[in-house]
Amino acid sequence: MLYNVGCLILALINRKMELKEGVVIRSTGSWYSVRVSKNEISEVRIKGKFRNEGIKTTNPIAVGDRVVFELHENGDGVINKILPRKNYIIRKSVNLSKQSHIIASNIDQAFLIVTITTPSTSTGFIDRFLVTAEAYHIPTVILFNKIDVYSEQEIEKLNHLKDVYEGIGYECHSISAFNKEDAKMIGLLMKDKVTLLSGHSGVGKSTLVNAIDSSLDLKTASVSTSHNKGKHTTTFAEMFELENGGFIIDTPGIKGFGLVDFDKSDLGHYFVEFRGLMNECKFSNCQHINEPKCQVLASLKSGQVAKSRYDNYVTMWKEDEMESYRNLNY
Ligand SMILES: Nc1nc2c(ncn2[C@@H]2O[C@H](COP(=O)(O)OP(=O)(O)O)[C@@H](O)[C@H]2O)c(=O)[nH]1
Ligand SMILES: [Mg+2]
Ligand SMILES: [Zn+2]
Repeated sequence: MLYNVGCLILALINRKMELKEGVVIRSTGSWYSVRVSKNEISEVRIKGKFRNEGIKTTNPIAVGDRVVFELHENGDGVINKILPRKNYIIRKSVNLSKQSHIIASNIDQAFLIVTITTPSTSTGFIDRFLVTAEAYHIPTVILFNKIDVYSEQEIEKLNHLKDVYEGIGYECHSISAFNKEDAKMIGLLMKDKVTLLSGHSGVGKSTLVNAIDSSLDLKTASVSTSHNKGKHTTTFAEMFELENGGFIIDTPGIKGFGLVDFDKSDLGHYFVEFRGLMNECKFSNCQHINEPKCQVLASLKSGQVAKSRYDNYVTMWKEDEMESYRNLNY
């Protein structure tokens, strides 16, 4: 009898509340869209205060987070747990300098879209992104987009950049988002992985995503010709599911990434081609600025290290943390 009553109560509780697990694919700050499965997406909230261990963030939960939530019978969903993050990418909050904002988490790889014109992407921007990705252990592929519009001179510039980045080990592809074969090839690289898509506004992120998967229909913006910087259409990171099992995190309106709490003496480690060289510097704490018998400087002189890479290293090394964030803006 008692046993039966117990079962009945348990059954009632079970009917009122279910525990579910899923991935946050969108967030507006107060509501989170959590993907439980391809056909099940719940709009849920957070209850009370949520703390992140070790980091002060303006957003407790980010796109890419795996969460456990209670789904109540009336349809209300409440997140009560974040599962441990494999990694995350962060930027400083513009106003609250002590706080940071998690852009996305649990990222398998990043694709950085670079264009030579409309808009032009500087090596400073590229290297800052690569340094950030190295620091957060996110492998990066560089996609040089819009090859259908470049002049001979611009193609030359592109090939030079491609040589530099391929030379230090980054996978690079020259593509046009308007070319079906290119889109198909990039789609295959995204299969079964979570890919963070980054690059200046207007480089063709949304166009590429739409070309990869025609069931998606992201808004694209025409590049404003007045200053060639493009217009922002949206401002939140968002995750899209591809037919092939991959997920893309688009980062519209996110102007840059930053290293939070990094020690400037570590910067050289995030320039991949410096890693093998710095063991040969005379001083173990060499910063490769003007020290004698510095192997990085020797390799710069011999042309083995690209001047643009070294110059960007020095620029970043000379900035303090906050400035380094500000300079990510464009
Ligand atoms: N010629 C050319 N234009 C492109 C290419 N990819 C994107 N665009 C154009 O660039 C503009 C900005 O693209 P969009 O996808 O909105 O850029 P996003 O801001 O990075 O998402 C749009 O007018 C696109 O049609 C490309 O490969 N070639
Ligand atoms: Mg876009
Ligand atoms: Zn050195």
